[in-house]
Amino acid sequence: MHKIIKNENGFEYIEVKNSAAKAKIALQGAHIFEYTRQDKNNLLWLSEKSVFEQGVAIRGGIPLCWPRFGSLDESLQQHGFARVSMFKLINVNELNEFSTEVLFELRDTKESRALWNHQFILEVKMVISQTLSISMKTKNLDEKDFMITQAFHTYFSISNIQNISIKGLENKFYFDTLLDDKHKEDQAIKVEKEIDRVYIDTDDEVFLIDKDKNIKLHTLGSASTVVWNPWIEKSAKMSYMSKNAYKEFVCIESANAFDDFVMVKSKKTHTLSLTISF
Ligand code: TA6
Repeated sequence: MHKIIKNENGFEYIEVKNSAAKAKIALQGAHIFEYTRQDKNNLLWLSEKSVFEQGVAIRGGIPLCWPRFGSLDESLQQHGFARVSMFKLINVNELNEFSTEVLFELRDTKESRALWNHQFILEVKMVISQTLSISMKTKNLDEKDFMITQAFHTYFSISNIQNISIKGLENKFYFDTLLDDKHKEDQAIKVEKEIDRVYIDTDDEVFLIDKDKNIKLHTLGSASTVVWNPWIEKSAKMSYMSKNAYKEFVCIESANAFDDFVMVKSKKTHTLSLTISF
C-alpha cells in the first residue's frame, strides 16, 4: 500500500507500507526519512528540528549527495543540488506482500544546467522490505564524459554515541577533514569526539554495532566511506539540529568522494547502491 501526502507547506512525500516495513520518502531529493520494520523503531535518525520545506534539505534520513560530495566546487552548493531538487515519482511497484519498489527520476533542467552544465538522468530506486536497498544510477546524456562525486549521507539512529562502534574500516587509510591529514588505525571506530573522515579504498561491507542491534551496510559502486559526527559544539551550530543531537546519530556514508571521483563516460551509466540489513 502507498499514498502521497502533502503537508501544509505543499511538501510532498510518499508513504509506503507492506507486511515487512514502512517508509516515508520525500519527492524533494528522493529523500527517505523514515524506514521502520514492523518490530523496530525508525532505523534512520531524523532531527526533531528538521523542517519539511521546499529548498531546504531534510536533516536526517538519507540525503543524496550528487553530483558532488562536499564543498570543493565553487559553482555548486555543498553536497550538490540533488537533495533539494524535485524528483519525479516514476513508479511504485508492490513486488510482493513484503517488498515495495519505488522509482524516482531527476533530469537536467535550465536551472541545473546553469549550475552544472550537463545533460543527465539520475534514477533512484528504493526497495522497502525486510532490508532497505537504495541505488542511484547516473546516466550521462552528454556527448562528453563528466565527473561526479556522490554519497548516501545516511544518518543512523543509535541508542547513544558512547554505545556504538563501527567495524570494517580497520587498516584503511582515511583522510581526516578536521586535521587535513591522512591516517590509518587497526581498531574498530569508537566516536569520542567530533569525527569527519573519508575512508579510502573501502570494502563492500561496513558494520555499525549498537547495544541492541548490528547493522550491515553492503555497498556497490563505491570506493570511499565517510564517517561523521559533529559532537557537542558543532551540533549546537548546525542548521536544524539541537545541541544534544550528536548523541543520537552517526553518519556512515557510502560514497565516491574527493580523489575517488567517478568519470561517467558519454552515453554510459554508473550505479552506486547500498543495502542495509539488521
Ligand atoms: O559528510 C560529512 C559532512 O560533509 C560534514 O563535513 C558535515 O558538515 C556534513 O556533511 C553535513 O553537511 P550539511 O551540508 O548537510 O550541513
